[in-house]
Amino acid sequence: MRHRATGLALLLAAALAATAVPAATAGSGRADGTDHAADDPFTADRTNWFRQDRFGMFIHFGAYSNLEGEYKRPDGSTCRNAEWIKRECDIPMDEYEKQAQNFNPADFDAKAIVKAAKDAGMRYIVITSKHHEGYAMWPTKVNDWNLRDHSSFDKNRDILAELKKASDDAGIKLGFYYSIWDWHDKDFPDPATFPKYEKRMYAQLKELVDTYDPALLWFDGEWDTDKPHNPWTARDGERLESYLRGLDPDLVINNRVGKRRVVDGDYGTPEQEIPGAPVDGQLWESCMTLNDHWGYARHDQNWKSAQTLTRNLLATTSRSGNYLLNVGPDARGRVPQPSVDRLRQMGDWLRTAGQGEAVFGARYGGLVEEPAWGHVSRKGDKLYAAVTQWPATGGSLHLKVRTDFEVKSARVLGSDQKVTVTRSGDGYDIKPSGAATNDTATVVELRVDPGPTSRPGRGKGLKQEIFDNENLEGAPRITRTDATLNHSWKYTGSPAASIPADRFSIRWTGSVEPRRSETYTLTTVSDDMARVWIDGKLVIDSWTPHEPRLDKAEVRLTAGRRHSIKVEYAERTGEAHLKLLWSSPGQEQQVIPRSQLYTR
Ligand code: H79
Repeated sequence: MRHRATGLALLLAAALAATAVPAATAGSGRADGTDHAADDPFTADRTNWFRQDRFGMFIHFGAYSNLEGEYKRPDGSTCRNAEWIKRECDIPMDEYEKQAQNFNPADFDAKAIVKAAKDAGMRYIVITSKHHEGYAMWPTKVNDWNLRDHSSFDKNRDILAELKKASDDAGIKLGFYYSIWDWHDKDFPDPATFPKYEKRMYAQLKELVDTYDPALLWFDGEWDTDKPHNPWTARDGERLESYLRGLDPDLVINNRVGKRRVVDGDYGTPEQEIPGAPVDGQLWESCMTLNDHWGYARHDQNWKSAQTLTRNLLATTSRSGNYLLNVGPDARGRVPQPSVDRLRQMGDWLRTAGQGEAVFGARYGGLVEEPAWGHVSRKGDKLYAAVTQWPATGGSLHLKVRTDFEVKSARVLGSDQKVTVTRSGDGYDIKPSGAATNDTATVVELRVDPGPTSRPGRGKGLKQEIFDNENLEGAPRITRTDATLNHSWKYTGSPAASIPADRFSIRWTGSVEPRRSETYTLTTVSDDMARVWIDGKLVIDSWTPHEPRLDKAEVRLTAGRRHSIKVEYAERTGEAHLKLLWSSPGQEQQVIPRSQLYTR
């Protein structure tokens, strides 16, 4: 049995003592060669599951769920919202706390939820461990504003532990949403007391990582806002991300851990929208509601159709993104039946005739332009054209190519109709002989020969000269070989112990050897300044000091040929970042790998 007052105080003290919070760094901070870029998320083993799995379930569940989207004001009128109901309906804190005392999600059935995810074809789950209301959905020792200590729920139950067990049993990955913005903690809004809140936040996150071993952390509430004021800064993000990676280096973390920029976390988080193309410089995952609310809202029956949702998943995959689709359990913890039905229908489509091949392990089509009639994804030597507008009898589908490649054969999944492919104009005409197989998307599988890709090179990186001034002046302090241009020194780090965190510059020289003869897009992510020359020609010139930004250039590169490359970089003050990525129709975006970079 737990003794509320003294017991909690002791546990809290213990939890805080056990949590080593890195000291906030003053001024330019330490400069000990810290590089926060441990790997390239586009290719790392760490992120492999995330890049293959593509489809996940978001669960919004909290003390707001108990109100089911409706608040009766003292004057008798009704205010509607969902997870933002406390703030949007101006519910006084004591009243909000009072209603939470009645929260009893006795019907929360982790196995049923995991089954609904599995039936949908989903491969991971992300549940709100704490939303903006600050209410923890696990028995945290940090405070008593949580599902065990402030509810009418069974004190012996722990829904996150239940979900973890059920997910593990089903081979589904589990991640946690955690809101930085906190409406309940009194220390949150005031920058003077904010560090006290931050300590508790670190302690809660350590509890989550240590207790439930999540695969992923999904932050939110990192933006500048009021009511309550949000003091969160990019520096806070740097510290938090590095703390978490210290707890578990395998964690996949979204970009809202910082300030939602291309340099924050592992992946971008478009919300309620699907970008029209792969996102530059970052993995990404689009999160979306099944109706118009994240948390349960009894009044909201505006459900998207399974057809729309499945097409959204196809669109997302065809641009190398993930789709995180939300359910909001009700006050009793039950997932609404209309949600379960739609998820089941999506799964039915994915399980039919191998159509799931167009999604799982698949990515940006690349070799072809995205057509108006559907979405094209690629998996190895297969292109999957998911056709949403099937041609009339005798008609054909045109694919505009972005590079030279051969189509070896074509078939319609789930149909034995003949498909004729002919070269035509700027690409190929695909002419099916029969009807669409279903109303959602009919998949034409094209076996392709993408053309020659030479074997990996034997490069060891570029020559790197580091200067302890911002103008590449004088003799370099350090000359060495740098394996990849994948650096994230942020505020506190620097390229080496002898180099300060501010006011340094770097020149890389050598050559780059592509494995395919194609037009490549070179991308730099830089802060403060960067420029790139290929074969002596300046192709990226981003030499005015800036915040983290992305620049691109198109260059024609020839397989097996070493093209000379020079990159210059300068850091004045503040954050420091420099990444160099490439992509081509046949090569997905990635940091240029070491094997393709040579010192000469
Ligand atoms: O957790 C979900 C949302 O609660 C959260 N992020 C997802 C994953 C979210 N935070 N902000 N937003 C979504 C967008 C903000 C919308 C706003 Fe409003 C418009 C804030 C105030 C006006 C929508 C309408 C939310 C409250 C009223």
